[in-house]
Amino acid sequence: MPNVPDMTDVLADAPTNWGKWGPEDEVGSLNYLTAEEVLRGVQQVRQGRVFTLQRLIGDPKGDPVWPGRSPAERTMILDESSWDSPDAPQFPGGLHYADDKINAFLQGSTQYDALGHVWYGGQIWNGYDARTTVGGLDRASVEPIARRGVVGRGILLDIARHRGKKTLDKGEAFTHEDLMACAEAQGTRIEKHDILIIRTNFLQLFHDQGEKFYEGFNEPGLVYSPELVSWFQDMEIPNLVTDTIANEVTYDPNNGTALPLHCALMRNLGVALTEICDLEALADSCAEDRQYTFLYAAAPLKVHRATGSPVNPLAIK
Ligand code: UVW
Repeated sequence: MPNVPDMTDVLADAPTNWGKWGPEDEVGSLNYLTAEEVLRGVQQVRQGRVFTLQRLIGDPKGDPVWPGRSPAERTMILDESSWDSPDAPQFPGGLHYADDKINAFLQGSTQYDALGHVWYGGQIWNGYDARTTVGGLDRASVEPIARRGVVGRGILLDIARHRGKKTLDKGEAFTHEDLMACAEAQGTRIEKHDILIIRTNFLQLFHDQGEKFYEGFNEPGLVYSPELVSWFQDMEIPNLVTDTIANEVTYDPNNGTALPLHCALMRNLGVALTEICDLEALADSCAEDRQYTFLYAAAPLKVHRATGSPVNPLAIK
């Protein structure tokens, strides 16, 4: 692409955690979430209130997806009308039941990305060859993340409220310094190993604008800088969770590359990415009771060799 530098050059001096957890590692910075971190998360539980952060799959108002992906399709296979036919299956005692199936992009709803989901320069997380993705991820698929689960102290960073906006705008950027300022304004502080949960409410525009939402598609979010990457590295952030489709400004306003933080944070540092969350009820509650930290617990589905999988994360206050 004219005038857009290669990711290999943009991230030539960027830090990596490759090898830090051994040559076979497939969960990266989730290794920071030790038993002590689980207990630090549990200490945030004061009210017994539970928030589920997944967006509805098959929402009658539509499912927002990355351009080129299509929303999940649910098909009814069996229902009461199936027994109108003389060929209907018969079960002793007159049992009837309903069955359905979905045809869905594994990245097409609230989801964990596998660490091998995105790469550049022929290598994925931990230096594995990108050819290990052919036909399914032999390395760094979502399976190891699903097997270990993700539990720790979560902190909501409500950037939209902090900026006094209903939703952030197309391409609106913020930095790690904005995250710290937001935390301070909320009366809290981002601590080492916190799971960052960032609210933009951008996907409200998907419902408000219809097809226009995809015109000049460029989501708001964190913007790449070497300082931001160093901050994630120093803070040993295990997991970045947002309510946008791809967790960062889609096209870097400084160099034009697409999704450089997927590369710098996920591929290089092993930070897990969780996307397309619904943070509205949690954010309203935090604004009301001023408790912005909570126990965060999530486990994506165990799908063999998958690039990601759906999840319904919990925030427990
Ligand atoms: C891409 O990687 C293109 O998108 P996401 O991480 O949102 O699935």
